[in-house]
Amino acid sequence: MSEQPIEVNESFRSKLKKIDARDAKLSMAHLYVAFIALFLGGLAGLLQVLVRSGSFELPWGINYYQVLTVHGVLLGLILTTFFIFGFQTAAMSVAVGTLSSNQRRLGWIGFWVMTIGTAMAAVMVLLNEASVLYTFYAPLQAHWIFYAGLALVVVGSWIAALSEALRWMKWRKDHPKQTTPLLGFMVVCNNLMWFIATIGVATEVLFQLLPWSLGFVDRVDILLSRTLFWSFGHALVYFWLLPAYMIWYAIVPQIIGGRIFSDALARLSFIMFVLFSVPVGLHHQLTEPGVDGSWKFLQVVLTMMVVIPSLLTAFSLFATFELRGRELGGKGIFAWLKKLPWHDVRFFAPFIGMLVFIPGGAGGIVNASYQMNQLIHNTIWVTGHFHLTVATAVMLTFFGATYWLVPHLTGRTLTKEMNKLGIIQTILWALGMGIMSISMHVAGLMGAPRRSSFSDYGGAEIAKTWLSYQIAQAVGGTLLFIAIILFLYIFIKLCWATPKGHEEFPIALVSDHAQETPAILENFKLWIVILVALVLIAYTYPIYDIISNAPLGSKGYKLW
Ligand code: HAS
Ligand code: CU
Repeated sequence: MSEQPIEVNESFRSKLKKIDARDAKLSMAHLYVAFIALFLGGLAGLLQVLVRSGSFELPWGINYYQVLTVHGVLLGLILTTFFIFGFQTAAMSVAVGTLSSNQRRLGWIGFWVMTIGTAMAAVMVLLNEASVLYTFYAPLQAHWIFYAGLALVVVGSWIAALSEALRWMKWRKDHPKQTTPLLGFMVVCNNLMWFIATIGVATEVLFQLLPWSLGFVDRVDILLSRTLFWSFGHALVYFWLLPAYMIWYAIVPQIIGGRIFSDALARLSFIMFVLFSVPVGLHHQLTEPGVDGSWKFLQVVLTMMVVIPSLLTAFSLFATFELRGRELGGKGIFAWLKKLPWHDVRFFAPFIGMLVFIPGGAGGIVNASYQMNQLIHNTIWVTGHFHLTVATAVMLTFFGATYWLVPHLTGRTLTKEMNKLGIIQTILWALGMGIMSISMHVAGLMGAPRRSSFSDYGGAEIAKTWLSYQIAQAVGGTLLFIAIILFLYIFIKLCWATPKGHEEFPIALVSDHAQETPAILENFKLWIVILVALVLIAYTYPIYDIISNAPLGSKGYKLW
């Protein structure tokens, strides 16, 4: 048992300093861009639910799919990526150590490359030259500057990840044979997974979409482009999720005054994400012809493997909460829950996120079940699924983290008033998203399609059954927009107005009862070999098959 004496934990704690001001600036720069994207993307979302309710028409010739592209790109790609690198920069700096000036310079280069890429893509969408949604499926064809912009966002993220990797390598050199601090280890895992996953989408953009949109080639292989996209697209959702898991595992226990249940279990779950996040993309293409069913089946099995680390996470977190609740004198099967700090938004927001992830994850398992996918694919059920997962579980966690991270970075305090507003914001978000996502799930089961601007389908009988759910979506969406405004108000206050002070960057200690962490978990060479092998097994033959039996390919379409 207890191989981790309390002194080690305490000396670790005393080493945790306030973040270096220069690293804080880099982190904040990311958060500014992230939350501008939140505002604009949220506004687009509000417009969409209003259009879909059938009671509103977009003015000035603005096109529904243009708005939907703004929404998906800004929230799904820009808000997430910028928040994640902002958070990870701060986490590395505090948990592993201040960045060297070269590492920080790389961080800034990454930031600017991503920002310039974002601006390029945004201009093209605003000019209505790229209304191709966030998945940019061919044969819909956008202006080449849109694809080049997104490629720069990816390249910028590689540079930012490199800066973090270099910081970690330096730590390893300075601390031979020691285990990397948990948060640092998690950042390295997330970046490694991200790097491997983005190779697929970079290949698609560089070798297919760019030459085609520039007019160098006439036609593009649709199935190949979608397969490359989804080899990235599923790992993308875990790239969003893992920073939330970092907060759940390593930070929330400290906020509640508890301990991390098991360091080894947390690391094991991250390694499982590294291994199984990439070779599963075909579960987004189960209804597509041209890929043999047995390969789809293999990837469905691997998808079920990647559910396991989430189940491990649920178990560990529940254990942390229960241990803390009982330590505070809580009794009964669930009565100890009352002892948790419900009035503290730094706990409340991520906890609601966790609760919502239970139905969100269960919906994911439905989606991944080969046969059931036939029922829900391309319906608005899927939209409901990802508004529970990324837009609630992940986003509420990011909001909850912003409430301590920003004052930590700006040298201010989270006042009682801001804490209270944060709790109201969380409740509004959960309520809005609950109403919207439940109606999306139900309407989806009744056949309502996703990615569609129509509400009544020319008076078709079946469409009438969806209408009331579309109105409910508008109600939910409106609540969400109010919650965004409230969040931005709190963010601005924490940046510039609340009293100066010191807000903790909370990093939890590991339970004294936890077993020692096995060294193998840190053996990234081994994990990379297994990861590459799994990707090759899952994708080599399907891609060979797609290429060798390729039809003529498609020319580009601009349907908007
Ligand atoms: Fe998904 C489609 C399958 C998780 C996001 N997903 C999407 C799309 C997005 C998305 C954006 O197989 C749409 C893409 C598009 O535009 O077409 N998804 C899964 C599976 C999981 C899953 C198996 N998805 C996520 C996460 C996302 C996300 C996470 C974002 C962050 N998804 C699919 C499939 C499709 C899909 C198909 C394609 C559908 C189609 O046909 O188009 C799993 O990872 C889920 C595992 C999670 C769990 C939950 C564990 C619960 C936890 C909370 C614990 C709570 C505590 C509190 C401790 C098993 C960890 C307890 C306290 C108490 C008091 C109770
Ligand atoms: Cu997926």
